[in-house]
Amino acid sequence: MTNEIPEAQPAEPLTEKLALAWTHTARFLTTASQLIHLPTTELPEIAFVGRSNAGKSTAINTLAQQKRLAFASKTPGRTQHINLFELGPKDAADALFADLPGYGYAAVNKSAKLRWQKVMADYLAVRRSLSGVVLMVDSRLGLTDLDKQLLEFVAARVATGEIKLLVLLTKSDKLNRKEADAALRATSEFLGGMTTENSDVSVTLFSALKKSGVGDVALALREWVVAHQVPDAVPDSVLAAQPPAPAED
Ligand SMILES: Nc1nc2c(ncn2[C@@H]2O[C@H](COP(=O)(O)OP(=O)(O)OP(=O)(O)O)[C@@H](O)[C@H]2O)c(=O)[nH]1
Ligand SMILES: [Mg+2]
Repeated sequence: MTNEIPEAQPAEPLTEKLALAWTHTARFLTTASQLIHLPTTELPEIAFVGRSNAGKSTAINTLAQQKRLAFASKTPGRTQHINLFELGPKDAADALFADLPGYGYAAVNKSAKLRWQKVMADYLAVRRSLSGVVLMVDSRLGLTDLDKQLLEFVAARVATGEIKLLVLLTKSDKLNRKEADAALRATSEFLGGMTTENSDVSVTLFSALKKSGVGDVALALREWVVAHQVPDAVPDSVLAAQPPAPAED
């Protein structure tokens, strides 16, 4: 007779419902106008990037099913800092969302524009914990030159799979079926050039207004986080953050 080793219970299958329950846990962590003020973290971070007014803050609110988590506004250029949101159980956060300042808004004065574009470029270049990029693109405009520049910037790390990429064609409620198909096709064609056997690159239509694509996106982001490699050693910063043992009476 052989000794039977009990099989590990398979993890609960990931469903849209679970993924949305996870995105719903998003809460404000901190805001920073400069990279050096961002906390260092071992948690996988997912950055929401895109042109000003593309719908980044609205997408974060919609995913989180919260009205005013990230500041959305009719005034382009509203988000001027990097805002971090924490997700997962309160005592065991497992990921961060970063809402980044939008780029390409013409009416912002030139020095401010350059400053914010630099914040974003630096963020993408140096943020070690960056594990995913959600690029929001107004579905009526498609990928603009600035979006393509941003993609070029992260292309090498997207090719290796180090950074995962999801393009959201936002405000899809403004398109009819034929226009939506054309927008999807054009974007997929461009992204095809960035896809390798190791990459995780996708594109989907998204409407915060109609709440379409929300479950799919939550699921994709949750999958990124679950797949994210757990570092071998417990980092010192985590050990240092352990609360002291309660004093005995
Ligand atoms: N019709 C429609 N409008 C949307 C949708 N998502 C966002 N908007 C509108 O687009 C405008 C800009 O949205 P924001 O979420 O503030 O855009 P942002 O990308 O965060 O902008 P910045 O912070 O300036 O970079 C707001 O007026 C939103 O109401 C959508 O799915 N459908
Ligand atoms: Mg914003």
